[in-house]
Amino acid sequence: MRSDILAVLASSLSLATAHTYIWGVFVNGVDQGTFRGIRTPAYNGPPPRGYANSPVKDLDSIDMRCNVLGDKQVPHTIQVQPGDNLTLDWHHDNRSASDDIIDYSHHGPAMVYLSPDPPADNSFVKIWEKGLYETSDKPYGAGKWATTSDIKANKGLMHVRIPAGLKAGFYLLRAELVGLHEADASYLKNSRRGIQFYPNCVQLEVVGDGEVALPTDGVSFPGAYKYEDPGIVYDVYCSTESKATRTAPCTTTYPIPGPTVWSGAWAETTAVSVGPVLEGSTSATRWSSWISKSVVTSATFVGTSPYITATSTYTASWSTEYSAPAPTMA
Ligand SMILES: [Cu+2]
Repeated sequence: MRSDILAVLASSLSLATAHTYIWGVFVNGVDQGTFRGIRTPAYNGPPPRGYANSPVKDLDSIDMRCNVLGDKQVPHTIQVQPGDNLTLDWHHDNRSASDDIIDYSHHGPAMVYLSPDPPADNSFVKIWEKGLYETSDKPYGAGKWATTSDIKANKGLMHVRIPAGLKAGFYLLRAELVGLHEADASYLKNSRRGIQFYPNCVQLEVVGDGEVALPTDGVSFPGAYKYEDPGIVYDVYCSTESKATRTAPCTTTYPIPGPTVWSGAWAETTAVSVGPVLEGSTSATRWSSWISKSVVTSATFVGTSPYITATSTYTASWSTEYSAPAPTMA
């Protein structure tokens, strides 16, 4: 086979492999329903292959904001109050205890941002982050990371708290996992490698009489991360012993990309125990539109598949006005 066809096939195969994304949100330990309120990324056609999360690697792509189809509202918004504990339930293939959550190789930090919905310039404020929290004592060891050690070990659960006194209104919670396993090269120089972002957004309505507004000097997506920022090109398999032979930055501390965590966010996030996954909610409204080619991925499926029959190009169009979605369930 010609090498260009092989390359396309290879990228299609990696696209078809699902990556972790948010399947549910618990509010104070209570499940809000599978996929409800979540702008689930969709790449690979209608269900069962509709939902997928391929990495966003182009830092200037609109998909950095809320992933592919992140501009599309979903027909439910999760109501929360300031101080509520949110637990995001990340899964790879299914929402069950046996799911592997994330591939063991995808070491990296995890972050959560909050923005009014719809987002504006510099409206995303970081409210939580975790990166490398234990270095490896072995040569070329990756150490312990938020993605592969913490969240994976905790069955996909990522805890974050709604800031105290936060003003009522509609918000987008932007959570992301970051894979550094190919971040030793810059995507700018080698588009087959580079840091991998897995952003996923949740629609929130904050209720109550809080008076704290989010600061307006946050960051924008795209725009928050630059190729030259610390932590974007980084050798995750480094150790003090291997430093001499590696070219990418190799340090025993990892500089998490983006701004510092907002002072109005909770300094500590305690793990809340979560209740059962809501029964009867696993067939939430799914996307009827689909794409196999987005603004970020240039891969086009050329093989045969029962799920992918054509190529479609999708361009995000973000509204500047929030229209409250009609709830689908009482
Ligand atoms: Cu991957």
